[in-house]
Amino acid sequence: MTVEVRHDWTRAEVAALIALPFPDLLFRAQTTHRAAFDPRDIQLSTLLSIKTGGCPEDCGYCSQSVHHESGLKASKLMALDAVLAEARAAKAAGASRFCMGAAWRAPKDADLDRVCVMVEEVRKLGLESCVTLGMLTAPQAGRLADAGLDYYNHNLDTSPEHYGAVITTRTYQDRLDTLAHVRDAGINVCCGGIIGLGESEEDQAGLLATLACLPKHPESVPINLLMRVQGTRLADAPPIDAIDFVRIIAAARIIMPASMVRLSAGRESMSDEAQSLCFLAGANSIFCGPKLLTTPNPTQSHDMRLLERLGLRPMA
Ligand code: SAM
Ligand code: DTB
Ligand code: SF4
Repeated sequence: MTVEVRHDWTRAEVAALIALPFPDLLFRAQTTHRAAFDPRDIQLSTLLSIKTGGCPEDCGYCSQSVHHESGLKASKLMALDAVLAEARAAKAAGASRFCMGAAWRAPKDADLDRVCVMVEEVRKLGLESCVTLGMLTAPQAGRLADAGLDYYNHNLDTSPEHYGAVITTRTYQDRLDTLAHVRDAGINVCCGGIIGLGESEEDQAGLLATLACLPKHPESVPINLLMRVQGTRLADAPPIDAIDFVRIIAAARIIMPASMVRLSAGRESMSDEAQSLCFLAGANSIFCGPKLLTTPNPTQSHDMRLLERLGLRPMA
């Protein structure tokens, strides 16, 4: 079966998918998933915060914003050797992808030079590279492309309508502009969002429809469940029902059939059974290791046991 890649998904169509009877939704998601991927393959990614905290942006969910008192200690950009030691350890632990995140609004050119060297060296280890550094100009995206960067992560986070309730220091259009620079530079786009920011079901459909209506689907779509961090503005956001979260993963899989759908932040608070449903719904990547950027994640031994129990295997 070949899957049709559509860029004209309406919000109503996406909302209708999310609301399908669960067996129908999962059947469609699995059929779509199997057309482009081996459903046993799960890509293991490792995250490293190469520059932590002290960020001037006011993203309501984030432990690293100076607008929040999360108790996080800010640090400077890590040295190359320390980053490479982490990348080697990630590779030895079975990861095939290494993602470096920096708590910047946008990188300064001197910092970008240093990140470009990190990208070159991480790739020499045989790892797929991804960075998330905030907003980029077109020339900056070009420099990352020249360094061989595989993916740039920049999330839309939520629907255009709910966005202003979450972030005020950069606009939705700023994000779309950065995504266009990344796309034009020839770097794969990693773009998704967060569920649990106090958004409505319509906003959830709106986020997915916006992603699927980008000129080209992001090759990688991280779906994060909000990590509720004490001291942040969204620390008390209402919790999300696990089945509702699975529905969003399934809809993402159906409307972006050839993309990697990454079950990203939030697994720490999910049962093994809920995560298993996410895999059945078409998620085919997780972050491995006990820490995401600043918040906890299940241990690798727990994850490996889960994959084994399900007959799944790390993607080479
Ligand atoms: N500072 C850069 C930026 O925001 O563009 C890059 C790093 S930022 C931490 C990367 C992404 O992590 C954010 O866009 C957001 O989607 C996600 N994220 C941050 N804090 C989160 C949280 N508490 N729960 C879930 N996802 C989160
Ligand atoms: C993404 O969408 N999720 C990852 C990655 N891209 C950089 C980050 C999750 C961060 C979770 C909160 C934290 O650990 O600070
Ligand atoms: Fe800064 Fe990124 Fe956190 Fe927003 S999500 S406050 S831009 S580190």
